[in-house]
Amino acid sequence: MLTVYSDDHRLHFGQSELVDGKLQPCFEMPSRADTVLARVKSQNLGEIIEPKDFGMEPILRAHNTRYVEFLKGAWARWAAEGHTGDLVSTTFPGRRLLRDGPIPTALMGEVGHYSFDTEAPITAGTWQAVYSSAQVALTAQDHMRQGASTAFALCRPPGHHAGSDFMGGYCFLNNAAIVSQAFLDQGAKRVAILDVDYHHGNGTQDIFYRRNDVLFASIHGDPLVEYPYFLGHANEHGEGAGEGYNHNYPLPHGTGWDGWFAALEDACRKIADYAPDAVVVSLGVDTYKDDPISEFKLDSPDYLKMGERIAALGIPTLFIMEGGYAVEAIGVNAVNVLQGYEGAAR
Ligand code: Q9C
Ligand code: ZN
Repeated sequence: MLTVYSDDHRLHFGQSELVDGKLQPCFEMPSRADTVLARVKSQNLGEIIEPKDFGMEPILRAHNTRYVEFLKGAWARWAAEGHTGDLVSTTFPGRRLLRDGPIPTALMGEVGHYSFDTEAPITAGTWQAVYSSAQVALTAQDHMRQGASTAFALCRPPGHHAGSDFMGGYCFLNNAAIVSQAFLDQGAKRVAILDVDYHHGNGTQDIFYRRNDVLFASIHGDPLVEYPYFLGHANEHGEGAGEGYNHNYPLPHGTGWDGWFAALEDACRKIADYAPDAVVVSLGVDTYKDDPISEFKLDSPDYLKMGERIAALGIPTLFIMEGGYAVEAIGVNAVNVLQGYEGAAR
């Protein structure tokens, strides 16, 4: 299996994250990608290539232009004001504040307008890193356009919490949404996104909620007790033309392989019924038992079985790296999914 990777991910390195009222090092750190890349190499998964540059157009097919321009220019504006620390939102349009009102001209207001939490810090290199992360995904997608049945986009930063015009949860551009739209723009009739990250893929759901050309299925911690808290319930089935094309599997804290696999089985049956031209997997491995911010109990061998079940769909599958914060284990776990897939697909 081809892996696409760029060192540019290092340019995004948030200084801190608020945990129990104290600033701690960000869980989403550069060493995450290093661990996954090292495992890809040590297991001889296949060729590793740098991304090509597909430009802004495929990004703007999934994201609001003004939001993307904000992301691109925010650091230069922040630095010009004399700031040296990360640009992080602390004020948000909660209920009965103007969520879609005039966009504040002050940066602290504008970043609040475009964020839903404090966990997507904008640093000096964030734009280059998220742009390259999207190009990593697009390059893997292009490999499949040329006929490959699978590919692995080793994206960092991750993307599934980012909506068309908002960031949060370590995410800025939604890599899975961008490549799904690219498949459609190249002639695919239907694409299914299977989101196996521990957290609900609220951004991806948001982007495709009113559409029937992308089916979204997400298996995640129940939002009643887990981040992102305000989306991801089982009764969210889509709206308008998208009614019936969104499937959420919220599961309780403590869920292990058996409970998780039952949800995967149901999701895979829905995907098979949909008969998509391609499957995009939002591959988070924060379902791992020792993940520092998560409460599922999957163990490393379970990821092989996850890959095998996905392969049994028999549909071209693009894997997009999302979360996973047990830094030492995520290489084994992510690559286990890919090797489980390859073993069963061959
Ligand atoms: N401060 C992804 O897995 N909340 N994002 C963490 C600790 C944010 C996870 C709570 C979790 C975001 C891509
Ligand atoms: Zn996650």
